[in-house]
Amino acid sequence: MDKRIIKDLYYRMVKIRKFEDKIIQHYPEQQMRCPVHLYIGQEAIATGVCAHLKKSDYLFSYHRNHGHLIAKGADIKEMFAELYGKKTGCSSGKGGSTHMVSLENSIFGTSAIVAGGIPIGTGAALAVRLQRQRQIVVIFLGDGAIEQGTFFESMNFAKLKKLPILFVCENNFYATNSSQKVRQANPDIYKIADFFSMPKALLDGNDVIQVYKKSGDFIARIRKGSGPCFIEARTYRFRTHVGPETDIEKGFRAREEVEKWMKKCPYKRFHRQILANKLLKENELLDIEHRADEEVKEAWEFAVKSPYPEKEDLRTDIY
Ligand SMILES: Cc1ncc(C[n+]2csc(CCOP(=O)(O)OP(=O)(O)O)c2C)c(N)n1
Repeated sequence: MDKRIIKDLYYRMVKIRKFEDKIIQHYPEQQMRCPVHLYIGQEAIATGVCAHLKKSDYLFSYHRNHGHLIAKGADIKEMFAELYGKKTGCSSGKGGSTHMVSLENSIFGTSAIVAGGIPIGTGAALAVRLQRQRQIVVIFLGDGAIEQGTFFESMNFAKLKKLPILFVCENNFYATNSSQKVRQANPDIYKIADFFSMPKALLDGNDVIQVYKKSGDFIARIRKGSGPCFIEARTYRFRTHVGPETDIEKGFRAREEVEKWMKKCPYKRFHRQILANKLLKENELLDIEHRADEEVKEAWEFAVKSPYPEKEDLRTDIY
């Protein structure tokens, strides 16, 4: 694989991880007053998929959205400021973590309503088709989101109208604290795509190269007009459903299970893979890590120093 691509993937992944590590570090100070759903452990998925996207391609996400925005190139200063409820935030400090916008990256705003982004993304794809535009749409969703009727309606409509959508289900095996085992009769989410005769793939969501390659194939097909495709990428979140803690301390998941998955950490795994296959040198990786560190530090400082919205701002941004 091209060295530039490896560097780019590593950079996106490290930036997501460091951004959220910074949240973990400062969240207990009680200055970020919005809930945070951390993406740590799932970075390979957003990274692998978004590396194929143009700024003009539309992206729809959900409450665990930081990784998707960062991987697509959103401004992390504005994202951090949003977490702090500041006027300079990407949603003017009024949306918080779950409602982030990046218009220049064609992200119109993420939704905390489980499955909420799916029909909106499908509508955006219909608009693209009706206006004879060329963008594609990527819709990220959790394994909990497939339990909503709108998921099936959107899959059906997307296939019926041959819409340019890549559905990416990030199966982290939990919805809040409920395991997939107690919620879904058939654990193979990707097989749902068969009912709609949609091309599908089951991926190791902790393997960034696998995600990059397969999503690249699907995105190329979608760009040529072949209609929607579906990915189930299996992964695991390291932190608790909402907040910076882990489920071990909260008692929601077994220590052995969490530790088993932490050994498959997508970031450490990619680091090992790069060095073992001599794809990049250790100092090249360090340079990327330092760059991400600096950017995250600057973003955090910007957020802390930024002003809060004024009283007069109360009635703006109302829809
Ligand atoms: C319509 C709706 N129902 C319930 C909730 C409460 N809720 C928030 S996140 C969540 C679980 C979502 O799980 P999943 O889609 O698998 O995403 P994950 O949190 O695992 O990344 C629930 C039930 C909600 N926000 N919206």
